[in-house]
Amino acid sequence: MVDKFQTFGPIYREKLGSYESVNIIDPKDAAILFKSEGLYPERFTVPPWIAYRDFRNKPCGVLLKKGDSWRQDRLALNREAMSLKIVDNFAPLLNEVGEDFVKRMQMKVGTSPQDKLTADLTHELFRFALESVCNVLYGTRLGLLQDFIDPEAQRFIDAITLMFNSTAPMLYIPPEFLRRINSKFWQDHVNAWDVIFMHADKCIQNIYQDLCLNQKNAKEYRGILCSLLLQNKMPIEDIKANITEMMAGGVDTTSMTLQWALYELARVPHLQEQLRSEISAARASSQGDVVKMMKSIPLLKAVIKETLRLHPVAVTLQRYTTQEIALQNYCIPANTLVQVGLYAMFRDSRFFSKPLQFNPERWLNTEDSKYFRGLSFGFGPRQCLGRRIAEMEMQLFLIHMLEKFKIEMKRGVEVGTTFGLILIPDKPIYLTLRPH
Ligand code: HEM
Ligand code: 2DC
Repeated sequence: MVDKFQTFGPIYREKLGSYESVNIIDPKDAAILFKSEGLYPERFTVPPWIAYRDFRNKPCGVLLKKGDSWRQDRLALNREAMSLKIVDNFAPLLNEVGEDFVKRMQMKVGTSPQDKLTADLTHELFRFALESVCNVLYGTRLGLLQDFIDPEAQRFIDAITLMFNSTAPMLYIPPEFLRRINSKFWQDHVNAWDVIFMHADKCIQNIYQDLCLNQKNAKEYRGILCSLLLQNKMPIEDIKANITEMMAGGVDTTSMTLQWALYELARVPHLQEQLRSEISAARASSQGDVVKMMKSIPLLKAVIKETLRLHPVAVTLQRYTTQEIALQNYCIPANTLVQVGLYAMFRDSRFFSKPLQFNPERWLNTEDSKYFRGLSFGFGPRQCLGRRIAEMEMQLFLIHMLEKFKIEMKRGVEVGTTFGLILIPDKPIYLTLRPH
């Protein structure tokens, strides 16, 4: 897309397989698109994901629903996962997982002869991310940061990776066709979703039984699933579908972003020092109250925003227009698929000064325009449902890591980006953690 915007300018039309879209890059055009989206925005529905649900007769959650059915689910889920009142409950749950991750890293450093640890943290971060999202969903720990790892949980993590990897090659070939010729991609894809649904179902069943047995109407917060069950407003099948999506959506997204964040931080030691002083001041003034603490760490929040600028999870945002709109003086008819080229926009010098520089300050100063530029979680009523969970999880993770370690990396190693449905590093990232 970067090349095509170079060649064709800020708007072009393309046909890939049987899908046609109009692609845009300018934040002003993104603004026009999103301001016209209405109450039921629809994005590109990833065909193999729908095909699997049709094939196995599985229910859809918000990720793949449309119209009023989407809106009803989404409003109920927003109250449990996005509302300011509720999300404070996540803080202690995510904080303990962040602390445990750091303890695990300290233990690993302790057993190494050089008092430092150099490793590719991918798999540790996957387990951290699943442990985090499950603590918020179920209010219980899986124990993925201990030495013995439940093989079922590990299978679930591997299945998500396989699900993403087998989706990418099927994006523009009708899954119907791949199913008929029984292609390896389709087989892998079905197996992956089977494991995801089966394991999520098990987790949900456990909580459900617990809830029926211990009717102690405790006042304490017990996670998103319990809240949904106790409210008794959403049909159980819809609850299951949505919890499954959140469990699967909460692993590779935050873990890869955190890996990129550590990579970027390793390259700027002085920024780490700045962050440590911000964090220690915030800790001192909040006296152990993490919710309060997270209100006084603007630089750390900017680090996460900046990480997602250079390393977005989603290569594009997409919407179907519901009415005619004008973009770059072209008339775009209703019912057109429009894609906002996030990766290309985020690296374009017209919209971000010195775009390849990792500079969190750009989000804090008053010179740089922020107009429709903070789009990493999408926009509007259809934006990422896991946004608040992801943000808090990543903030607490980085707080604990920076407090305990210096993050280092071999000089001169440049890691590029590759497409595995979500955007991921094109080679392993070896980080060094040094206690200080
Ligand atoms: C949707 C990004 C983490 C669950 C999305 C979208 C983006 C995104 C760009 C599409 C939004 C749009 O079309 O406007 C991210 C990033 C993450 C992250 C950057 C972390 C760094 C999570 C987590 C969960 C999650 C932790 C689960 C708890 C979902 C779901 C949707 C979604 C269910 C579909 C929402 C709907 O259609 O109503 N995400 N995500 N995501 N995300 Fe995330
Ligand atoms: C992939 O051309 C490239 O957050 C396609 O947590 C367009 C497209 C459509 C929807 C995007 C997808 C891309 C990337 C992955 C996203 C997805 C919407 C939600 C999903 C961005 C850009 C993701 C990773 C969700 C996944 C939840 C799922 C595992 C249950």
